[in-house]
Amino acid sequence: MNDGDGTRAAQDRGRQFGPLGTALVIIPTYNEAENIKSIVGRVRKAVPEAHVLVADDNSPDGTGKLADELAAEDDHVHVLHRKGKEGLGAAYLAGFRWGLEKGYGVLIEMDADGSHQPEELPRLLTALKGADLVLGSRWVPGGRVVNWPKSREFISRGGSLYSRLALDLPLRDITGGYRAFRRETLEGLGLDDVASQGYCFQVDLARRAVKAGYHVVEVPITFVERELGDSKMSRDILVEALWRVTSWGAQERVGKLLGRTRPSSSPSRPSQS
Ligand SMILES: Nc1nc2c(ncn2[C@@H]2O[C@H](COP(=O)(O)OP(=O)(O)O)[C@@H](O)[C@H]2O)c(=O)[nH]1
Ligand SMILES: [Mg+2]
Repeated sequence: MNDGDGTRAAQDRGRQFGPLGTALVIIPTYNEAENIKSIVGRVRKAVPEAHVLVADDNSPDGTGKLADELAAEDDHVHVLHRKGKEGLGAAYLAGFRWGLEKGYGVLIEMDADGSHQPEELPRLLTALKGADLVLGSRWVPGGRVVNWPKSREFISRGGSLYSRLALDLPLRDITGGYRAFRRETLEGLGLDDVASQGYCFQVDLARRAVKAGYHVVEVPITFVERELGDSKMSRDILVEALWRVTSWGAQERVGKLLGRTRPSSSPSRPSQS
């Protein structure tokens, strides 16, 4: 990418990463009644020491009530009830705040529909031992998608490629939502003005992490298209992502022309030993 990269790699080689602490798997839900029990059960089995937070936007299909039932019988399961549908990013931001306040050391993003397989969580956590942020990636060697229509694959690959080029990011899967953050990384990103809709949210977090100099690692995953329930992604969410990425890219180019090395909205990584 740019010269900053080599410097960062050199710094990372000498960097010590601290212990991880307890993980919180945040699962945002909107009408996932058919999936919630299965996904929570799979997470609990795959990483028994981790906790789960279901962030439900008052799903009309009763997902929140089912999550309450799970929480009542398992002290590792928690539910954050939100007033109404405000988008995936807003639910994650509320979940991150909840988890940071409670003192969790690792905060994980995972969809409720089974696309992100809980059985792959231990690999993400192992990678996080030597990173600030781990992205589950469909588009690195070893990563793949199962049962996805070619049209969705085309949009997803295209979205990542476009973001990679427009924002000058050394990443392959920039829109994915299976991720593990160290708490210090989230604290350093400045979450107050993150774009909160769908793919924008994921791209914005990845871009902030790279620009702030965090060590971001991609781990191959097998993404399995949902079998039950419906996708909430819409044309509006796609169009907004395209528009925002284009505008962020333009701002960065103007910033570079004016001699700024980092976009003013990006925080810098606090010094760590
Ligand atoms: N809380 C909350 N969760 C949402 C919202 N929109 C989507 N989700 C959840 O985010 C995850 C990914 O959404 P999904 O529709 O599967 O997106 P896709 O995989 O890109 O088709 C699922 O767990 C959804 O239930 C929302 O507005 N609020
Ligand atoms: Mg899905």
